[in-house]
Amino acid sequence: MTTPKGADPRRPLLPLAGGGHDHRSTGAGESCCAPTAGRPEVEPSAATFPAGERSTRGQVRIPGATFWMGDSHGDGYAADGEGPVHQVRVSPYLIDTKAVTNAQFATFVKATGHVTEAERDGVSAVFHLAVRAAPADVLQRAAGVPWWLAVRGADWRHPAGPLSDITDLQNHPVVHVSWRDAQAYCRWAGKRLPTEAEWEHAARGGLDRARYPWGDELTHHGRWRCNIWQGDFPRHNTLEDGHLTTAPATAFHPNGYGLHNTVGNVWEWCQDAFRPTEYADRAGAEPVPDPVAAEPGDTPDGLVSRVMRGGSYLCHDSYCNRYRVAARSSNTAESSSGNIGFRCANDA
Ligand SMILES: [Ca+2]
Ligand SMILES: [Ca+2]
Ligand SMILES: [Cu+2]
Repeated sequence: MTTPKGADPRRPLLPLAGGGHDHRSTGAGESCCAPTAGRPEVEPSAATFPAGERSTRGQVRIPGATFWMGDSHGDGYAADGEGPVHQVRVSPYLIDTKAVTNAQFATFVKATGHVTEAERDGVSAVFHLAVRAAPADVLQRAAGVPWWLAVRGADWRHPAGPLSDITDLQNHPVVHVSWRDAQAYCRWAGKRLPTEAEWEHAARGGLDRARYPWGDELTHHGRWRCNIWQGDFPRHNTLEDGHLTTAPATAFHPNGYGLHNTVGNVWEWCQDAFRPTEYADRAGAEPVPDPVAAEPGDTPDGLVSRVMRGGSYLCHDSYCNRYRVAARSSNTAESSSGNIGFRCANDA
């Protein structure tokens, strides 16, 4: 039996649950999105390294604009709070054209010695068809979402479990990173996470109220434009888009602002706290300037659910159509799984 470094085999595992909020109660289909780790309260990794100098490497400048934020097609799940569609004003900002890759994350870890929450916990969630682990390291199925397995030794270096590695995945998005791990990376990189409004505006690529970053049609002459699920979820993936799990961060054509894979591939952490009522509360006659939802006295304490955007390689219309540009989801700040990553932003 392999016991990965950092894993305490005696430590009782708290259950994984299906997502930061319960979609099932809405009858909106089971959440394929991402399981929530029932991690014990741990000391947030105090940043022991100095903040990096501001960097705009790999980022594109997005001009300030007013745009319609939210679902204007009636596609969303009510419980997610994708509506009402409302006008938002964003100041100019910068955003990465792609998700942070394994190669980039490795550079960060080498420079700082950062240990991710999944590594400290010794376990993270892997999609059942992807698992590369000895049977003894497959610990449990997530409650309500049995296609998620808690795998001992799954972490960013071993995205499918201890018998996997990232040798051939250098340009794939890093996964098994929590919101707090993403914060640590941003601090080192001289960047920050995008706000939810910045993320959506950038993902829209200059299109007004479209369903996807490229328009309203999911496929183009039968060709897939993003990495989601084809076939029967969660058992049989026909791989029409070429990828069961992650695709390279620059796979598929970029949107009008040069951003790759905003929808599909991996969920992307945003700065904001998640509130289903956020849009309803702030929508009004005037465009909302630079909104960001945060709890009062907010600290990275793991109790606040954080926004994730864009959906992942597991999204499929039959279960979870959150590969739309307006779709929202969330997870707790300490959660990690094989389909959650992030990209960085910056003030202009
Ligand atoms: Ca796929
Ligand atoms: Ca994405
Ligand atoms: Cu999904």
